[in-house]
Amino acid sequence: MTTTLAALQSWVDQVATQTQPDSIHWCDGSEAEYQQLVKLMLADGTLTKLNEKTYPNCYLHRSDPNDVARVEHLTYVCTEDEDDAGQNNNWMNPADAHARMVGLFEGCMRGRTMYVIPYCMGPIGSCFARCGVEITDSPYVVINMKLMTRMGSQALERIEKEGTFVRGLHSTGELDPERRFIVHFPEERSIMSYGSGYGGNALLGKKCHALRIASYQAREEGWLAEHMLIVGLESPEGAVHYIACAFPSACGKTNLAMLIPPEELHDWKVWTLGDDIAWLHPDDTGKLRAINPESGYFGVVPGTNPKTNKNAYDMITHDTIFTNVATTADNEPWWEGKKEGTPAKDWQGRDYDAANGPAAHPNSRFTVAATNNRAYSNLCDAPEGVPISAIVFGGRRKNVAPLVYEAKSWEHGVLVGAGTASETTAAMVGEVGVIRRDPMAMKPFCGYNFGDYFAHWLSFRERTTHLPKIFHVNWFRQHENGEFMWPGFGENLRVLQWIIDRCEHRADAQETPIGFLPHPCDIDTKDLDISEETMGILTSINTRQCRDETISLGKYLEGFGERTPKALLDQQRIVLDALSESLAKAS
Ligand code: GTP
Ligand code: SPV
Ligand code: MN
Repeated sequence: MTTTLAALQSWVDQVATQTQPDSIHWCDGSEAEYQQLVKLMLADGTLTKLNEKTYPNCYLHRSDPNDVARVEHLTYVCTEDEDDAGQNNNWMNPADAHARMVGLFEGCMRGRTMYVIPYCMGPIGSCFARCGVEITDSPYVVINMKLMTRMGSQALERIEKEGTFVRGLHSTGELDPERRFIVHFPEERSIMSYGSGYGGNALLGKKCHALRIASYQAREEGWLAEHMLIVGLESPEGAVHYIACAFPSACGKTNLAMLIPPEELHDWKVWTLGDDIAWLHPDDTGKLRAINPESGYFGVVPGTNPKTNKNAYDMITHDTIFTNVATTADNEPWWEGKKEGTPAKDWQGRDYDAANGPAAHPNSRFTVAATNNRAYSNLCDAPEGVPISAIVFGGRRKNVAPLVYEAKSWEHGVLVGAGTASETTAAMVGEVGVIRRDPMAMKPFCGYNFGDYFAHWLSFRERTTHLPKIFHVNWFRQHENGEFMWPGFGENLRVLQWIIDRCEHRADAQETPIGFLPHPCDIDTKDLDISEETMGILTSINTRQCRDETISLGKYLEGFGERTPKALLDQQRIVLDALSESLAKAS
């Protein structure tokens, strides 16, 4: 297979000349191709087969121990003007970046096969979808892209019709962290990634294209590319609300998107549209509509069990690729929090020894097609997407952030999103548990200056007439002893119910300087083992802590200089003044 599109053919030829592969394989996306690549990887040890009886068609891939998470410190946005990338990104001059990458890619595919993967982010027939081509020397990347995107012949057809595509060039190289770079050229709509075979570093359709390049393009074209899940919530009366939630990496998107209602709310239905990325477009009727550009999940494994997320637990018992989990003596996958079985080999393939740390890597992942999920929404393929009733921001905060609150306006909601902060997780290389600012959960993924990004968010006031309400949630508030105050997982529907009731103007709230909070009694806690005192903490604010947080947010926002929209600083000032006034009254 080759292509009728000259621009694509000449790029592939040029990359082949540069990287010198032994052969070139154009991916058609067929099941036969998937099975052929699996066979190849079983033969060379890239994959091992898991227990066929209990985990049919499931495989384990063990990454190089140096290559188990995204590398934000080696990820660059290369714009002509450094200020366009902003201080939220690492920047390299495009010419320097090209020169550096040419050096790395030179002859790097010798002895390897070069795979050409045409893919479409979003339903093939959707005008909101965008296509790309990833060239890679990793068959593991190919099979992951097969599960995660609409990949192969159909995508190529669309690309040939449109004539445009995002160019993604990837090589695992030597997996040497000293020779690893993930660079983006948003102005050229291209990506180059060298030296990692892991998730967001290597599956270029995901974070590199669908967030960094797409966010840049979205700003030019008047839409948003966000790190958000999309979920449909059907009330007992049959009304369906779609909400989009932005939480930082490993902070609960997949779990919320696949939520199973607790007994108390058993007559609710929940439909998963997406678990990681949403593209939001204003429609003709003035609403904001969302599509999920992906068609599969690359989800966090640890913590998944029948109690926390039975949908996910069952979903990954067949047709799944596991990356960096442990295995039992029966060759079943095993991870911390599985609540069943014991590990025999750890994620590095060593005999399990607790002294070596967790058996499964904390950022071990499953890759599955979205259709494996029993809560799969049949609107996943709808070209027009779904209308969004509420946008929810959230983070992992031991303290300060209450369980839930509602922003007072769109502008205030943009401040709430910009003010999101969270404890770092194993999804990226670096220290875990450190609070950092992660506006809209996009710190690692916004392909341009955050100052411009905030202004773009604010501009939706003019672009749409039916703006969604904006909320903030925190499932991770802790008692002194480190226990979570809120049970989380399925029980989060109790909070989402309040959010929907607020959208329908039928729930009460108390006004505070940071926004509208529920009274403790506004959240249904029937059958929950949670004390009045704890609910009191979860549904109130510590004014002094909130004031300190708002002051620090103001400093952070000013850090983007002239690009920080004045309207956002005005919002910060309003909140700060209200908090100060409230403190003065109290003393
Ligand atoms: P990325 O794929 O990295 O973007 O992450 P994500 O936001 O989809 O996170 P995910 O749902 O995979 O959750 C990450 C971790 O948080 C898992 O270990 C979950 O068990 C845990 N988690 C998810 N939801 C909750 C919750 O409501 N409460 C608590 N306490 N933990 C949760
Ligand atoms: C994240 O880190 O937010 C992920 C996993 O969703 S990765 O694909 O590695 O980016
Ligand atoms: Mn993510």
